[in-house]
Amino acid sequence: MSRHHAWIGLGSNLDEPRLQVERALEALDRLPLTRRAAASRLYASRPVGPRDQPDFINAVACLETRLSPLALLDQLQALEQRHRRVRRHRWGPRTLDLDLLLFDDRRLASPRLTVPHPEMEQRAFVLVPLAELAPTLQLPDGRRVIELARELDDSGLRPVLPTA
Ligand code: A4P
Ligand code: MG
Repeated sequence: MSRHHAWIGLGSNLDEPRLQVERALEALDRLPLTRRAAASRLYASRPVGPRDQPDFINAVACLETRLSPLALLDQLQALEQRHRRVRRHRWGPRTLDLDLLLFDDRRLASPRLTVPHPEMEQRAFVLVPLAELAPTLQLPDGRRVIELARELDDSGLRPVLPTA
């Protein structure tokens, strides 16, 4: 089995969001056949979509994994469940959301999984931490994450210090 690089977007805006994201970052390092190679800082961000919900904490992590994309998605969804994720409505508040952003330089389109994550290009809360973590990273079509991040309005985004 070969080793892959997978990029994960983390988000939370319920039940102590910082703690949710910090715990999830630790848990990502314990997934089977997987280690967490790097993580961005945590960012506070204004909600995209419905505005009548709390601000989010967002971060991005890079994993080295021998799992397949779907096996990794299974693990991410199980981790969301362990954080007792509240799933009310699309783009609404949640205790933990884990998105598989990129998997090597692959493109995938199946009912359960689309990679690159279809919304990532428009989201400063994804691209800014991603560009911080990997300034030379490119999408499968060759566009550079850092260039895409520069085009977005990042005024709703600010780095936060991790809790002690
Ligand atoms: N799925 C397909 N592709 C993927 C992928 N690449 N990664 C499928 C993860 N899942 C993927 O996802 C629904 C289904 O998408 C899954 O069953 C999986 O098979 P979900 O996470 O259960 O649904 P959701 O999160 O309620 O909806 P959606 O559209 O995924 O929401 P998003 O895009 O995750 O956005 N504002 C700020 N500031 N920060 C945030 O983090 N997050 C959202 C949620 C909205 N606004 C936000 C933030
Ligand atoms: Mg999601």
